[in-house]
Amino acid sequence: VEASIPEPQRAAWKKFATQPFSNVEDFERDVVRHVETTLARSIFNCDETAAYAAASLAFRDRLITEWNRTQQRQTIVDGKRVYYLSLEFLMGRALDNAMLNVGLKGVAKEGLSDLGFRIEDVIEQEHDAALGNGGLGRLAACFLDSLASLNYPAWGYGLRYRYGIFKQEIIDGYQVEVPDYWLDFNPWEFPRHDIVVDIQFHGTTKKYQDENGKQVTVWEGGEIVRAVAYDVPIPGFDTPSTNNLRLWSSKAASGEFDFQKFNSGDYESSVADQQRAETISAVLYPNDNLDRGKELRLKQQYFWVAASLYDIVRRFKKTKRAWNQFSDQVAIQLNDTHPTLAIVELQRILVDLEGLEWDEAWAIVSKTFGYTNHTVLPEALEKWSVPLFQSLLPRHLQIIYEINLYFLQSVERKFPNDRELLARISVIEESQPKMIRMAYLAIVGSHKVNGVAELHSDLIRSTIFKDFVKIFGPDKFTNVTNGITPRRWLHQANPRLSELIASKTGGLGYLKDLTVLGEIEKYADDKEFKKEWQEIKYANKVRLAKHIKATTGVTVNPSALFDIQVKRIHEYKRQQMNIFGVIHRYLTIKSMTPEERKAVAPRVSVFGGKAAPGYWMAKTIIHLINSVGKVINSDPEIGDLLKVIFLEDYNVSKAEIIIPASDVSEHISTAGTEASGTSNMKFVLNGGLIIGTCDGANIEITREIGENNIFLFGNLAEDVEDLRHAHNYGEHTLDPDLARVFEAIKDGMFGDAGAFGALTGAIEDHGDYYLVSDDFHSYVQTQALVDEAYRNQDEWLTKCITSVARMGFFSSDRCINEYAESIWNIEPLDTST
Ligand code: GPV
Repeated sequence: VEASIPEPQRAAWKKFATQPFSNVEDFERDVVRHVETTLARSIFNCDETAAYAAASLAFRDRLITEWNRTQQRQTIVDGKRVYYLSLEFLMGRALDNAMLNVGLKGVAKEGLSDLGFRIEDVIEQEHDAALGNGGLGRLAACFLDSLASLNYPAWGYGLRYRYGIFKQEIIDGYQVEVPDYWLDFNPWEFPRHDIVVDIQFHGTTKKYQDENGKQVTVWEGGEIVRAVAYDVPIPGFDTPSTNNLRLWSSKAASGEFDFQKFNSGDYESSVADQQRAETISAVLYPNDNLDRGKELRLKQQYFWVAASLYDIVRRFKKTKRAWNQFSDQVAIQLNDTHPTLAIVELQRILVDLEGLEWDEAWAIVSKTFGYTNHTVLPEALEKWSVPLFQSLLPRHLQIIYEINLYFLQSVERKFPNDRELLARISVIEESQPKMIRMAYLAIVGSHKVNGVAELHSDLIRSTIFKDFVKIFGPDKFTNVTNGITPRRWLHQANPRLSELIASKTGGLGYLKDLTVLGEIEKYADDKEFKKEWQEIKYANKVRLAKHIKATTGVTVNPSALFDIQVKRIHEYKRQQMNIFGVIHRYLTIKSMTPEERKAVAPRVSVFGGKAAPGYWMAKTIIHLINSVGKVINSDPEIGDLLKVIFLEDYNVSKAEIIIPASDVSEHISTAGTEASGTSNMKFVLNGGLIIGTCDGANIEITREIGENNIFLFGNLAEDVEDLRHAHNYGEHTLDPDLARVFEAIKDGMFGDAGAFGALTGAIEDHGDYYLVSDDFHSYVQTQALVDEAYRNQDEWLTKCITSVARMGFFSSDRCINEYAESIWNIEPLDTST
């Protein structure tokens, strides 16, 4: 029930409506008020944490006023909204971003300084919101920034994990996971204790005839868990639009605990019920590109999807429209298959609760959803066991069977007598136990399916979803190449470069139309411009060198070439190939005369990234990198010629320091395995070059910036299958340089040789699935080309500037506009009213 203030009293409200600050004096007043009242502190007790909290609350007040106006605008226009369902939103810090997006960082800087604080130190106090694993979660965060910046009526829906991705510590060279309890103080969320949805699990289904003789199914009994909404305002850049990210938190449906149980003396079990309920939103699963099929994960998925759909349907019902207009008002995008149950849940709502006929309901459902695929790796494609579904979501299992039945019947009509086709495409895999193939369900229930880079979209059409292209036709399958927000990944992370670009392109407008970057290409040979560019890169490297010194104790020379690979640790991303390359470099330098060493180009190899706690091979890679670093960094013969750094706990706020400091970054996945990659875009946008394979978005980056400006190497996706076949059935001889590296490892040059046996064994004895040996020679040669090119700083700078100038395509604004036009069919809101 919603209550509004009667007309005669509204004048009083308007008179006292919150006036958000926009000058230094008002900002200071807000900060002091928050310190003194909200935080109950004083000038005698105000540290940087308190200053951070108060500054954030002052900005939050501003955001929430605009948030309210944005919601009102959406309601008045009463048009189509888009809902982005994602189990991950890797937001990072909010304060710096909010200050820049509303254009008041200058005001805040001056205000904080008047009050005795340096803005940089205040920003540093914030704990990252790390509700994601890697690329998939960060993409969702970039999308939210673009949706708000472009004034789209859009909502994000996710889970409010109490623990985000774990904090990584490196102890004796090994990864140790520490829980990330981040909600201690979070000024960016608004608990909505009045927005709750009760979610059902388990129970049984019953079919009966209603008074009109119609078959009805009811789902009864089982357990109820309550979803509570927490709203996070998402400010757009240079626009009043402030969108909403709604995160659901779980708690026991009966409030604190079950009073009946309590009164009957069953205190312990009532507390246990409460804890079981809270467990649902307790922790983010720390797996990237891997499906583990855990029951609690399925519970998370249904809990989040059911609460979100209830909210979306409730909003639609308020418009009093007919159901057949649902997909004119609502577009729902599925970020990977994690929210696929939304398809089943909407069908259930329409048929079981709203009484629509099956076909009528299905027509609505299949017009509403779009599905984005983010991987072709078989171990990442979600499958759920039928017995698990039977117990947890019995009614949904029936609906899935029915969806599948109608689907298979339609295919049978179109392609008669092809039993093998039916077995291949069935949503139910006939294994022991039977499994539900979530990607197939997502395809059947969506009107569009997209991949995230051209090669990737081609691959899903020609491999894993080939049969579905034949069945639904090619138009259902499309490509939307990923993008990144230039606000965070250039303006915020690299303020000096942003300023330089702004000074040559007529201000910050380029951040809203990234193709304007093209205008700086005319300075690619400009002496003065190049000098400034070089100085900025050097300063960013000094900043990273300080961070390296502070966190690892190792001194690195900022004049050396900084070669960086930061991303989740995964065999397909091939950090092992990088570290083998480093060992090869070390062995080469060691075998040189002092005279020869004078010609060696100094290099700093930087690694960073988390391994999934159960991914033993990835943890072994981290251990090897640290062991190699320990030997090389303390070898007096080597000095500045080579340093190997593993940066602990790579996350969004560290990325903002690391990415602007690269000369070269590595994106070296086995061709055909990295769907897109997005850090490749971030590095180039910050004036670094790439060494990479012909994979994911590297290919489109090459098309845009030109092949002279990127260091490509290795086998092509089209050859991978044959090479793997040859490994298994023919000769597999180890690359000779790699063999020499393996000998050094086995000799114990980097400590206990046994510790790394699995890494070398995977290549020598177990088929080298990721083609490390096949690509090694090409990799080492291309690294030599990098050294050579870096020697000519003048040409190098031209490459960097030209590349940045040509990166306009990779803004997430372009990407979101493509989704809006070709998948969602939505228009931006007019914000002038
Ligand atoms: I599936 N991605 C991810 O980060 N986690 C996952 O579980 C899955 C995919 C990534 C892909 O690996 C990247 O190539 C891609 O750029 C990113 O999703 C965003 O599309």
